[in-house]
Order: sequence, then C-alpha cells, then structure tokens
Amino acid sequence: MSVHGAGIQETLPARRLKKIRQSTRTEVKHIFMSRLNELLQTAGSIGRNEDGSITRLGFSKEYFQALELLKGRMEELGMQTEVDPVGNLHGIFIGKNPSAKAIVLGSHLDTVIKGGLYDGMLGVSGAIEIVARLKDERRTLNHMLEIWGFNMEESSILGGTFGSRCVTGMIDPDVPGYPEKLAVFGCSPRNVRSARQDLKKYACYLEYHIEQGDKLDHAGLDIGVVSGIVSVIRYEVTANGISNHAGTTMMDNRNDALVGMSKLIVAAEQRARELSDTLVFTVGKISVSPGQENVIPGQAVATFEMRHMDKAVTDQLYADIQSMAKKIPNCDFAFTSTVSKYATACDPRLIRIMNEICQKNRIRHVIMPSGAGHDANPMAHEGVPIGMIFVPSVKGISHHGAEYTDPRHIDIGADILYKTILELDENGLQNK
Ligand code: HGY
Ligand code: MN
Ligand code: MN
Repeated sequence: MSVHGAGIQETLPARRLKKIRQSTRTEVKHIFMSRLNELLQTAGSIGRNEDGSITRLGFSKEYFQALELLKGRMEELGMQTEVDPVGNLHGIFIGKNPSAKAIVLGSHLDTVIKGGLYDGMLGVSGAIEIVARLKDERRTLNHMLEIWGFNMEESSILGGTFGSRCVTGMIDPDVPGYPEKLAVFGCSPRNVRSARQDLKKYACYLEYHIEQGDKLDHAGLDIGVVSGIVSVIRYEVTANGISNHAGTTMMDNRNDALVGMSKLIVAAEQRARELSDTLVFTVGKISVSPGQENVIPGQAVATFEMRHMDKAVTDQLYADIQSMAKKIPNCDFAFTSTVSKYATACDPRLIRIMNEICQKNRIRHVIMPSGAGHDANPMAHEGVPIGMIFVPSVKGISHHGAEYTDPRHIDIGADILYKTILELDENGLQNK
C-alpha cells in the first residue's frame, strides 16, 4: 500500500521542496497557544538547571512533581487518573461507546541529563490539551481516550522505554540482575508484572513529538508525518589489556585497553559512514579502570549504539566491528548485547489519515522516518497500530538545553493531532 507524500528520507529534490512550499500555505491557528504552551512551559520546566537545561530523570523527585502537576490538570478536565505500579501517569477520558476500543495518546515525562523542555513533555501536555479542546467544543467522543505519561523512556540501567515496555509486557523482570536494578528505583518485578495492560482494548496509539533532528527545520516545513521508528541497538564493549606503571613501561611493552578501545571506536565510526548514510553510530558512555593518571588502563568499557531502519545494516556493522576488534593488537574485546529494539513501521492507515489532514489543511509537511526511539516503538512491537506527528526542532538540537520548537508549530501539530482523533473517532481505522 503506497502512502502519499514525499519521504524526506529520499532527501527531497529542491524542486519538489519548492513545489510543496508554493502549493501549501500553513494556516496558523493559535488554537491553544496560551494554554498548551503554558502547560508545557510549567510542567516541562520542572528540573530546570542553572544553565537552562532540564534534568528530570525517571523516578526522580522532579519526575513525580511534573507527574502530579499533569495529573491535577487531567482531573480538572474530569479525567480518571492513576499512577501505575511503575510510575507511569495514566488518564482516561470516557467515551460514549463503552465497547469501542480506546484511542491512546502518550509520550514520556522524563528527560535525559541536561535535556530540553520539549522531548516527551510536548506529547503528554499536547494530549491533555486535546481533552481540554474537546471540552471547549462540548464534544464527547465515541471512543474512550487514554493518555499515558511514561516513566523512564530515556536510556538507563533499566533499558530505556521502561514504562511503555512494562505497559506492553515486553520486560521479563526476573532476568538475573534485573530485580536488583529495579530495586535501585524502589521498584520490583511484581510492580513490572502488574503494570501490564491488555493491549487488545487499544485501537491505536498516537504520539506527538519534536523531530529532534534538523530535517523539517532545514527544509522549512511545519509537520513530519512519521513513517517508522529506527532501531536502537546497543552493546556493552569491554577492552581488556594490562594495567601497568605509566612511567616505567615503554611504549612497545604496553597493553593499553583505552588505546585499543579508541582504535576500535574510530574504526567503527568510519565503517558506519561507509555502510549507509542513514546509519548512526554513537559511543555515549565510556569508563576506564583503574582510572588513575599514572596507571596504564587495564580495562575500558564503552556503550556502542547503532540505529537504522534496516536490521541487516546494523547486523552488518556489528559483524564488521567484531572482525576489526580481532585485528587490534595488545588487547582483547568482549561484547554483550544490552538493547535490541528493532525498527517499527507506523500504521499505513494512520499515515494516510494524517497525510490527508495535512493536505486538507494546507500544511507544509512530509512523510519521514524517526531517527529517535519513542514509546510508540514498544506499542508497535506488541501489535498496536501507531502514528506519530513531528514538529520541527530548531537547528535539530535536542537532548540539550537549547532544544526549541516555535509555539506556532506546537499549535499546528496539536491541531493535526486533534483532527486525526476526530477522524478516527468518526470513521475508525477499518477499511482505510
Ligand atoms: O534515544 C532516543 O532516541 C530517545 O530520545 N530516547
Ligand atoms: Mn529523548
Ligand atoms: Mn522522546
């Protein structure tokens, strides 16, 4: 089933971009400019650091402060609310037809360390403002609307998309070592098991999110209709050498684990560039032991992360990294897989609905993949049809205090989300 619209991943030719720009004029509707932005600014600023960035880690005091604020807003709107056993915020807005499946909206309430205002919080505050707009317009949907503010979507020792993987039943909490990691946050395997929801009651899951990359901003477009979410594949790589005296050990007699690890990282980065121009490779964390200035590192441990829409490409990079490791002298390497979240496709029917709504509202938009992982990924993995709407991140900055999205775009995105929900409520997903 082909879906209309251009896939930005084919890097739209300039003439095509020009045509999109000319043929559409984004009608700016300041629907909830004040209200949505106000909620976003208030809740999203919890955890603000002196440098303007935001740190609101999962299970933290700041996390639960933001959760309570949003829970209160949900209750003001007449929603039923709960905090589930793993710290997810869950709100329900009853529909007319109790037997209809629920339309689910969600995103995450946590941030990375020194992150931005919009990543995650835009989707949850946007979802809540959808309910506010329904009430403004005195509309009651046929379908129940459920809103999730997920806990610990960002990477952590619990593996990332933690809250949404608990809801979708994707975490086996009894894997050796995992109960101890849960205990660090006052959580337990029993909490994880009891957080699981019956996904059969869900018609679809929609997530409203910033792009976090620069494609929309660079192309001067206003909306991204997401086609799919890349994989997030992570390995813990250990380089084993021999620690020794930094002064008396001549250069030819060294087994320097950090030098070996550095050579592997540079080789892996180069290989990623060669394999595909949409393959990304990152070493975000590294530790060295014993970690003293005058001791040659005996061991280095790093996280190797790779992302792509096609599993064969990340599999190839991993195989190449392993064979390159064998050729690096004076140190041995060990690899442990820690995260294997494979790419997921958004539901073509939802893409079509969103694309048609954008066309009808003359919105400058394209269909594009997500280079970031999202809570929509576990939902898709467990069979729930997913759709995502992106708004531009200025200069593509994200996971950083300078993360910014124009309020105009926030309103446009929320309006497309609202119209998508009305369309789904009216005509559902069947025979789309
Ligand atoms: O890492 C990611 O892609 C997401 O922002 N957690
Ligand atoms: Mn993030
Ligand atoms: Mn996010």
